[in-house]
Amino acid sequence: NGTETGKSGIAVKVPPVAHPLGEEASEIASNISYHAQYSPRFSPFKFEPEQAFYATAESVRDRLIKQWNDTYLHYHKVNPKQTYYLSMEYLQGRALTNAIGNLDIQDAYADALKKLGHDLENITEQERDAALGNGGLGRLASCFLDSMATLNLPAWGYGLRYRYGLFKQRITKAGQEESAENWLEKFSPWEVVRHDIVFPVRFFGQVEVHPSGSRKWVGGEVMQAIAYDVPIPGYKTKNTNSLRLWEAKASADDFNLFLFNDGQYESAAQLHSRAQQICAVLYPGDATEEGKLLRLKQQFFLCSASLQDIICRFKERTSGNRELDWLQFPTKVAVQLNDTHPTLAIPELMRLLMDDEGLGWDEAWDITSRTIAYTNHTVLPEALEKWSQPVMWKLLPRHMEIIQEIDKRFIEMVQLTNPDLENKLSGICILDHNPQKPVVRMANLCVVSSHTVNGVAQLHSDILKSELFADYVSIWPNKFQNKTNGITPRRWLRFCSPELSQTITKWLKTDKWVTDLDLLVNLRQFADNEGLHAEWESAKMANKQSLAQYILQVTGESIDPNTLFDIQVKRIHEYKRQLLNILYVVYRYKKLKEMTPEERKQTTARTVMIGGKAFATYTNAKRIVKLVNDVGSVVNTDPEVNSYLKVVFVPNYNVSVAEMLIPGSELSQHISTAGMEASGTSNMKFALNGCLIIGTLDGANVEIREEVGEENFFLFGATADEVPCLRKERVNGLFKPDPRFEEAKQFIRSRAFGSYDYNPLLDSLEGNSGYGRGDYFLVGYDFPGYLDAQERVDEAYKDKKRWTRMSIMSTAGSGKFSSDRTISQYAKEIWNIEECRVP
Ligand code: T68
Repeated sequence: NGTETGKSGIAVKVPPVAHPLGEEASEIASNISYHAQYSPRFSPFKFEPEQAFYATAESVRDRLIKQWNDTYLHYHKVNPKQTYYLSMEYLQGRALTNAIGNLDIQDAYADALKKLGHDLENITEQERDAALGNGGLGRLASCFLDSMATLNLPAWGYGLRYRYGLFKQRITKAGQEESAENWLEKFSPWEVVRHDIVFPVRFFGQVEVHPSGSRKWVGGEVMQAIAYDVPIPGYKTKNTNSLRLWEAKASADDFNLFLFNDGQYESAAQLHSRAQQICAVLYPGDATEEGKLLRLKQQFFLCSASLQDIICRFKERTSGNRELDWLQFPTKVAVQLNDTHPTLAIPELMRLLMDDEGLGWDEAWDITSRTIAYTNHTVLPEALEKWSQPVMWKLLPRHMEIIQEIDKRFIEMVQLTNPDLENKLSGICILDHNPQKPVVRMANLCVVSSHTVNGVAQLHSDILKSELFADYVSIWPNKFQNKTNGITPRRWLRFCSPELSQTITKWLKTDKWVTDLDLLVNLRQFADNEGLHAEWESAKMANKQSLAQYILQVTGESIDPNTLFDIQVKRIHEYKRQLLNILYVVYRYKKLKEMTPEERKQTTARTVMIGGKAFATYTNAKRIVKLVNDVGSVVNTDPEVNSYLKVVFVPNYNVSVAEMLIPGSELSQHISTAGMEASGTSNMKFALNGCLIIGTLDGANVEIREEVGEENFFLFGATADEVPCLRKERVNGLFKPDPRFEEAKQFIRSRAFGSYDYNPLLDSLEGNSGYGRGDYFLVGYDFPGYLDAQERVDEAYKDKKRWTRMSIMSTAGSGKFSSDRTISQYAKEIWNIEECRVP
């Protein structure tokens, strides 16, 4: 099989000459062998799964590069309007399965690897996740890139090439432990460094005023931004877009040879080490002033490098030998801000147009505000970015002048056109001059400067209009839109669950659903068909078995695939209410203990899986992680109960873990306090995979329930408009907790799950006021409704036919949640861009 075993016992690969495989597979096999030998990254004569992964990835990359270059040239020639998605985060996960799948060459690659003594599935697991994001917002950006390429849209992503991605989570006796995620430890086979794409980015310095009145930002510290491009292939199309990630470096001139030769090594390379800090980590801790400054530097670095690049491309593509017409800029460029993190793109574009290109304020403002659009992802007050004015003056003096001017003109405009808003001005203007803590309100800067502002689910967009941005609506009634989030059906069904995909394709008699997800509604006609039921159940069972294998491997816990697989995976946050979930588990455990063995046999056996990372300094979130693990330790080793209930904490939740969990799920929990989860996107992934949702009327749950049908959704809980009133009732001591809620808390306080002191965590559910106290998230209020919904789950699961029908209906109703739909709407309703298909 092309392998010779040398005297040392090391397997030596020889390039295969002729293959009994199909022509394509044999070509692929020799290409893989070629890379193993002639793109050496490891010692020779080793071809273990790791080496095989890198060689395979490089061989896939060869194919991508051809169509990637063609795409670039085609866009250059046609010069369509192009979108640039600016995001501080991308959660790309693994790329190999996705690339092979999008190129539609799975079978040939699987054959080729088999010939080389390897198994494709095993090889793909060698890849490290690219985890350059925290959670939903970063994964959304990655799903969007996939859809933009699949829809042949001229659209690129811009981001930062963090050296260390989101931390790795390990669970110990003490709870969560974090360590650096060194995803580039070996190297990434997907990135291509563009040595010719380098832009200077300045920090600090001062503003110089010329006699003509023009202003220029000079001095300070100048770093170089260098481009690393990652190919983004579309599904079964030639179009391959780019994700351009910037890395910071100092220029060679910044190395002080004189100091170095004088033995002052650190001083000699000072700027080099400062440059390395910029892209060192995703989300540097912002508890300290240094941390805050570094985060701000990162944001500006992304914005400045990306806009210089965009302007450069605009000039290259548009000018030819004609004179540049800057007013054409918004007809060629759309910039989308993924939350407020890249807000500095606004003053930076103004600065580049005025100070570098010589445009006047009005022209620059017109161009900027017609180019930029902003997506809001949260209404949580603590997540709305506010930067200290003094820090900003120091780091970005010219930008602060520009922000001041934008604010001044905005205030004048309101006074002129909306005098009735005079008393609201202090809340809607950009600069908050509070003498204790003067800040720049980034969301306000975005709303004032963008042509369009959107929320990410209907309920969230309504809340933006009626609450957070209500006063702006009277100034600009047409500025606000909704773009309900979506997920890519390729990664989140087609590739992560091949069995279920095959079943769907067979029954729909087409695989067109992969790019036209609305076709899934046609499954409804078979919702009671026994043939489909059998295949559906067997696909789900296969996925549950793989999941059980995985859980055994990472936790040592063996779980029974015949139990109900109940999953909650997402960042750990009080508003997402993992605490509600685990309190219910505790209650269920207590009730099971009180039952007779006969009574226990009548219950629905469940395996509850909870996973997610807690921000390193978020104490209550870390306590919740510890509690889930402690409850698991007791329940899973209790022989009376553990065949009816198990609790597993899934460590290090990330994109590739999600690809394993979601296909094997039957029930998933999306139980945030109503009005607090902007959208949620894992709810869509679960529903698409035939998993039923237990959830509140929050974020996109509302729309999912509409689509799958209310009889296929386990609803409970207060609604968003009841929440403020319920909080007030608590503050006024009017709330009477349910005895079952008290019982669950008391059971934990009694140290039934170990000696760790959970009183501070449980105290947050008591008292009567304050954020993080007085049960701000209404766990107590929603507890009885949640119990009731859980009973409905148990009942439904006992009727297998009914459950399978609900599962099919769930998938059938998920068509709306394709990110292809979301991105088409952005393209038409915000960006005004069109398909530009590579011939
Ligand atoms: C999420 N936001 C929303 N933020 O919480 C979620 N924040 O409801 C929504 O579905 C998703 O965005 C996509 O729209 C986030 O994930 C962050 O990760 C974040 C990161 C840094 C600073 C603030």
